[in-house]
Amino acid sequence: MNDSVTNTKPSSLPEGNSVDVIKDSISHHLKYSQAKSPRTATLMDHYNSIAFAVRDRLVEKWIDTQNRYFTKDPKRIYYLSMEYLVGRALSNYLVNLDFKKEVCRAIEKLGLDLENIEQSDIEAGLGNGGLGRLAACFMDSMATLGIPAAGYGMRYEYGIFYQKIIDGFQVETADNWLRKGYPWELPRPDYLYPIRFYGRVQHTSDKEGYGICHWVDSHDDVMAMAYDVPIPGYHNQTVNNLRLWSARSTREFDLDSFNEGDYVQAVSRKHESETLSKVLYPNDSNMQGKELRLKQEYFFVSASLQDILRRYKRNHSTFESFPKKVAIQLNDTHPALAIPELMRLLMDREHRPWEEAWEIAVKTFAYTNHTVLPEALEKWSVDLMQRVLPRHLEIIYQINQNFLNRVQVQHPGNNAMLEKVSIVEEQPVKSIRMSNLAIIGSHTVNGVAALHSDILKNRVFPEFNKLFPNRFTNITNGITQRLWLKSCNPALSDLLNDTIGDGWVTDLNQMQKLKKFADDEEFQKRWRDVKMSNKKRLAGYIREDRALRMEINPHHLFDVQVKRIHEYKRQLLCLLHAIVLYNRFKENPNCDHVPRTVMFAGKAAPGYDVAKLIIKLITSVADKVNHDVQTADKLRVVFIPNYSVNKAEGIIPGADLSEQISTAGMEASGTGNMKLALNGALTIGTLDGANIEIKNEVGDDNIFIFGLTSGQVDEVKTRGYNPREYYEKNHELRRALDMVRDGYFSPDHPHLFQPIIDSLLVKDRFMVLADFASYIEKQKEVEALFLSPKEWTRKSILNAASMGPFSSDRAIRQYCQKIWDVHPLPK
Ligand code: 26W
Repeated sequence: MNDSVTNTKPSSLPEGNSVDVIKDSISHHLKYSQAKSPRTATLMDHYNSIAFAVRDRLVEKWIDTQNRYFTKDPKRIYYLSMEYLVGRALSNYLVNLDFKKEVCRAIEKLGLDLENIEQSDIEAGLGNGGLGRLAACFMDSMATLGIPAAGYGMRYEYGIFYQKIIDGFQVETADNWLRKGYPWELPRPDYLYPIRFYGRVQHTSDKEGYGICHWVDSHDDVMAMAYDVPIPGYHNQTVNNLRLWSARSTREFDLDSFNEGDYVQAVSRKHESETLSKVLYPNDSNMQGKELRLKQEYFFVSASLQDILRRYKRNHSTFESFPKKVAIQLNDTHPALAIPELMRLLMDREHRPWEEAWEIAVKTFAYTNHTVLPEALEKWSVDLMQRVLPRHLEIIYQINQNFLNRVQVQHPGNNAMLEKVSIVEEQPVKSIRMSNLAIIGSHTVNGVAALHSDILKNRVFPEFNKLFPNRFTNITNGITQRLWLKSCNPALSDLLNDTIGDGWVTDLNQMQKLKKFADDEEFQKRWRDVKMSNKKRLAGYIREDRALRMEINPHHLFDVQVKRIHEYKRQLLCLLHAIVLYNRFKENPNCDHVPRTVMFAGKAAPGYDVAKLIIKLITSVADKVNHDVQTADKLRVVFIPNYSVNKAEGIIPGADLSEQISTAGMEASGTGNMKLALNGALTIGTLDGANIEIKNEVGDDNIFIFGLTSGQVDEVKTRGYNPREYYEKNHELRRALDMVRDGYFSPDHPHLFQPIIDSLLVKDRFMVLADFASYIEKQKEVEALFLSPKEWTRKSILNAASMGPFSSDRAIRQYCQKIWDVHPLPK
């Protein structure tokens, strides 16, 4: 391009970050991007204009960052995740940009209501839960640390479903988040890759006799088109890229195929192929072998790898230095097909020999495991894989063969080991085990909390740990304090800035400095005032929520369990405690129990019947308890519908007590536990996931730990777990369960909750009743402490002060050092 053109800034496009310039920029976009006048503009028009004005201010740094990566050519990390739960866009961008105040002033000066604008903010719910939110926190930390990184993901047209509560039941409705357009993304029709499916493999050889493979007769091919979302670091010059893939029909690019006579059918088939990126699968703990999901996974992986190879080849003519320039992190096994896909691209397209391709693959990939629940581990039937991805199945078989040959040499005659480590499972259905593929094809495998990584090594994959003693490692999860403190809790942020300065925003260890104020009466009072203001804010949301319209008392103990609904997370344990409290209050109206509001929020997978029934039980108990005049001022139960990143930002700062009560050994890490503690909630929890590390940081005296350890859970299981025993022995437990069983909370359907009773009383894998007594006892300690505000506040301060190690900045630094060998490239 001609220099004089690039240097001439059209006077109509104002640049700079002063209030007036931003204001002009917003007006400019209202006119030229929205074609609206202030008179005709809707709220969404204003939102879009603000978005464009903010985006303009990112563009320069964005281009600059990408140019720097191109010219300096550092090693880059590519984060491959099928899910990103980034949360609300505008609010998110404003935290990290150092001109938030100016934007807010400009909005005011235009006579717009900031609150209304904030309410129009769009939340991209492109994930289910922990794994997707972790990916978003990691993107924030990588940009903030100046790491040459890019995320790859899927641009689902429908993100995680919108949860309505109708008659107490979860009802799913579609989350059409793109309906009004998403001004933060840039379509990149020039980054377009063909993705093939089905067909068969033809083997031939070239002139020199080298074998060549052709994937022929593929059909239902689609194109992957890129959409880019900028990811700015906090107050720095880095803007990384999140590239999301969307399916486009090949027909659009192949005009000939429209000449086949039936034009209408041709167009409608075009439509069909675009269903590939339509919807996010709403499961996060149950693998279903759906063909469309397999195709999504391959679509995602193939587009990302073609893109990564294209970029690498701009700077390099051989593949020798590929692993020195490229690290790829697999966020669970969902993108594990990247391993055979890289092999295929290197061999079939780039004509590299198997050995070279394999060495490159293993040096490039690393795999993070996020769950040990057997039903969540991905397996694909060989039949399906053979049909959809014939060439990949062939490559996987070859990987497996080579690997098993080596194992046989190392451990001759050990058939039990062979059976465990084989990528191919023979029974009951011949299948491909994606975790085995990911472990064999990666140089490093990590768990997400110390206990989880131990369980991976010793219980889930002991044979692999023996074969690859240095492959397994731990990197405990983390959260970004920019969102989970600075942005969601402005009152606490201000108090911190006043007391210890604002260094904690980029160095969470500085929270330590709070420790010396833990007993300071003046500071304690301010801390309590902050918590009270957040509880009032939360009470306000619950009052205003159209589905709730409920008045809650901010002086209650706010007892909070927010996360996906799953039996292993044991929402039932928390609910049984609420029923026990209810009975105690009823029996003894004058007892001096601490008044509480127990709050739940979370989505259940649409096909997970027991989880959905748990929601109905929570809402039924809420209905009964909240309408009982005898107890209404002492106990409230609330189910907050449609839990999302945005809801979490409203709830977490207002929590007093954080419920982290999964069966020990089952929650890989948890990250809500960190968010709540960072906002001054005390934890009641089991020795599971990152709770253990949280306990080690805050000290035994500042956390409420109860229940069996994961070792004890295993012992009880081997001995034989008999839930009836606990039921017979414990009077309060029996009473609570009998009420549920006999229809006390569902008088119109007395047997409605029988499946829940059965799940608890007949061989419950999650051993809810085994931990009941110890949980109820711990809750008594919670109450006693809550009656001493000074003691409670002290512990609350010490909790927040000890969260330094749980920043995602720490996690990302460890990934860089231990796994990626990638270094910051700041400007
Ligand atoms: C294939 C179906 C499916 C989809 C998603 C199975 C499993 C998943 C995810 C791995 C589930 C998930 O989100 N796991 C959570 O990951 C968090 C981040 O590491 C952890 O903090 C949670 O403990 C873990 O449950």
